[in-house]
Amino acid sequence: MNDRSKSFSTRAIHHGYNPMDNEGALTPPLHLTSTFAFESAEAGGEMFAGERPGYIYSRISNPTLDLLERRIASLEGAEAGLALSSGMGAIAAALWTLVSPGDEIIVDQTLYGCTFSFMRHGLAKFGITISHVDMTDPDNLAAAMSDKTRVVYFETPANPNMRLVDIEAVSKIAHEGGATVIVDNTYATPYLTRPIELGADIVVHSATKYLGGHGDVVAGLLVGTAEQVSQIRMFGMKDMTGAVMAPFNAMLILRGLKTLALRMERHCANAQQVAAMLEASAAVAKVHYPGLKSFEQHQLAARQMPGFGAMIAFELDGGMEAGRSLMNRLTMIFRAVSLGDAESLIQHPASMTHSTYTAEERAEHGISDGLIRLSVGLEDVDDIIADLAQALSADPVQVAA
Ligand code: 7XF
Repeated sequence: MNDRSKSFSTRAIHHGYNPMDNEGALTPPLHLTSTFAFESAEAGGEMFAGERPGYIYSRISNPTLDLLERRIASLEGAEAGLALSSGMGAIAAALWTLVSPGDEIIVDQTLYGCTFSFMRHGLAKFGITISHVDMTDPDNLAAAMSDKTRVVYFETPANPNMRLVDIEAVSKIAHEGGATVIVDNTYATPYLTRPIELGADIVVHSATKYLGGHGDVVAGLLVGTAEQVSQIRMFGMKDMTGAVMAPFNAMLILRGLKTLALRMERHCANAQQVAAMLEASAAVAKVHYPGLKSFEQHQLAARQMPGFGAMIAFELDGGMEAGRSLMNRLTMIFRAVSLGDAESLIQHPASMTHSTYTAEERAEHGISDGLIRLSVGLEDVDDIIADLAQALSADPVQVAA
């Protein structure tokens, strides 16, 4: 079934696969093969020359990955998709394809720690300028664009502090300056935000998170136009990084996508209640959650995200010490990085996911040392709230506060 007019969940379950093409098998076959036999020497040569369609080698393409690529493209409203070994693989393959020495990438103030490091310590080593701009005000981008700006890159909501970027406004400004817009849509997922429909060019994902949804696979996805995706496949992925997804991992992501809408509904409902509970707690100084009326960019969130996601950042009155103490008192919520799993996960960005920034860089980029990040899972919300409540009311937090 390839009908884009079908609704989101129907496409997440059916798009691109007909069991009748595979002996009636309900579940698509796993093509566990590294290479593909050619019908003749001539046919193989023609495939390498791009004159004949077909599979050559699984670092380029594979039928199981193909299905996942078509499915994510459909869900994101894009022409084509690409499956990669990790979110970092997707980001690296896209940028290695798009930029050359002398080019500039303008990025938002806050990025996931390894994306920041890849830009600041990786791409910068090869003569690419990385400029940070506060994109919460799109006018800042307009002022910063130059004739060297090749890519405009941001996360919305941003990891870990939940800043939002107006995709439509920023994409318009970037395009006026001739730049390609890349959005990391890991936090929102295509169920809540579809950046391509708002004007972005390329979307990258850590599929490790909500798209997989079960904490059992590291994977990346990317969508864009057929031409962009083909260039990233044949250069950034095949030659520059080799960051191809394993076929078995594609099966796990295909399975996860089938329940994405259901899971996101429950994630969002749970997070809204948890955010309200945190905001009402005397020990909590500030809660950053787009669904709260007190959230600075709540209006933009309501316009851009039909659900507010399940990532919450918050700060306690007692700062980092109180935060660590809270984390250590939790009995059900796991202390772990990653996000988007069935299990609620809590972590401390300054010492964990964002420890690739120096203390000065974190201060400059809006990542406070006291910030705690919670990925609200799919457990019964009363149990999540009860665990947080007992940890927040415990003596050390109050003493620290
Ligand atoms: O290469 P990965 O699949 O781990 O994805 C990298 C990545 C890219 N974009 C965003 C917004 C991400 O959050 C990530 C991975 N973040 C995890 C986290 O923040 O917990 C990684 C654990 S250190």
